[in-house]
Order: sequence, then C-alpha cells, then structure tokens
Amino acid sequence: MPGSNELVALAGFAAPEAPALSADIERVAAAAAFRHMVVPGGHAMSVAMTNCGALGWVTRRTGYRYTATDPETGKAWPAMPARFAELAARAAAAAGFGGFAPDACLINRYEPGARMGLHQDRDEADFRQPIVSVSLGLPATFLWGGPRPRDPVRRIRLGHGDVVVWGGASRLFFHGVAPLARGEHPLTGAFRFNLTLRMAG
Ligand code: MD3
Ligand code: FE
Repeated sequence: MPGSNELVALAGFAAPEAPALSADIERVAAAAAFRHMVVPGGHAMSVAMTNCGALGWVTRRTGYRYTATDPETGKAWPAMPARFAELAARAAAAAGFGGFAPDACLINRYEPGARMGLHQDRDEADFRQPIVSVSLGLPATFLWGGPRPRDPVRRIRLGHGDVVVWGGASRLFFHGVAPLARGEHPLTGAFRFNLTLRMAG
C-alpha cells in the first residue's frame, strides 16, 4: 500500500507511553549527552540534541551529516530503544507506510526561547521513506511551509503525545519551530522533547 501523500497527524497517539518514552530519553542522554551543536554559519543551535540508533544526525562547522559514532565521545550512538522503533512503525503503518524501520532517532530538547529556523530534512538516503515525529512535554508552534523557502507558513500546535507522519510531498517541505513559550509540564518540567525517527541509511 503506498503511503499517504501528505502529513498524517495522530493527536495523543504516544500519550499512554509518554512516561516510558521519557525514561528512555534519560537513558540515551546518560550515554550521549544533550549538546548545542554548531551550524556551518558558526553559531550554536538553541535546541539541544542527541541521537540513538545505528546513525545519528550531527552538524558541525564543516556541514551536516549522519555518523555512526558520537563525535563528542567517539563511541557508537546508544541503541535505539525498542519502544521508539515500535511506536514509529505503528504510527507509520497508520499513515499507510508499511515496513517503516528507523535506523536513526534525533532527539531535540527545547528550553524556553529555543527555536528551529525553516529548513528541509534532506540528509537521508531515500525521501520516499517518511519521518515520524513524537512531541513530549511543553507544547510548541510548528511552522509548516511548502516546497519553496518563501512559501507561506501555516502554524500548527504540537502538544504532548502528538505523533505526526511526514511522507509523500510533505517530506521535503520547509518547516521549523517558533520560540518555545515558558511553562511547566508534569512529565518534562520546563522542556519540550521531540523525537524524529528516520530511515537515514
Ligand atoms: C516535515 N524537528 O529535527 S518535528 C528536525 O519539533 C525538526 O523538533 C522539529 O524539524 C521539532 O529536523 C519538527 C516535525 C518534522 C520533522 C521532520 C520533518 C516535520 C518534518 C521532515 C520533513 C518534513
Ligand atoms: Fe526538520
């Protein structure tokens, strides 16, 4: 069955297992700490990041890429928690993408004021595979553009437990996140976490 040609939003899909996902994030971060990576322009991102899975996304002054090891430690990225891969496969299947088997999970941590500028995700090997995102904790305003950088942007609220499958045409649309408003969430405190599960290799 071919996948959906647009994004598929699954509100609250991950809410029942959010505490377990949060514990998995803590285990990953104990082995590969959250860090503010530097982009080629030379400034550090306001979003703190880490990775799990066979591959992890990194940016340095020299550019963006997927690596098998954490450049901070030289060790392999922590294994992908089974719960992450199973949740993503279930969500992808619900959106019409069978056989989604992520080999990379970028974990983003937003503190109040942290934002992500409009960008495309194009460092993965096969754009026919969707990306599955899982939001935890404080809500964010997601900025949803189009195939061109100057296309008008829609604002979409992403809250705790929301899962979105970005496939088909939407896979290469420009997108970003508005500065996070401060708040307090019972599970994540002053933070928002976002998992993006990818078939990168
Ligand atoms: C649409 N993360 O990590 S998740 C990213 O909330 C990223 O942390 C945002 O953009 C965040 O690259 C947005 C939603 C998302 C993720 C990947 C996409 C939307 C996407 C890839 C293609 C199109
Ligand atoms: Fe992105």
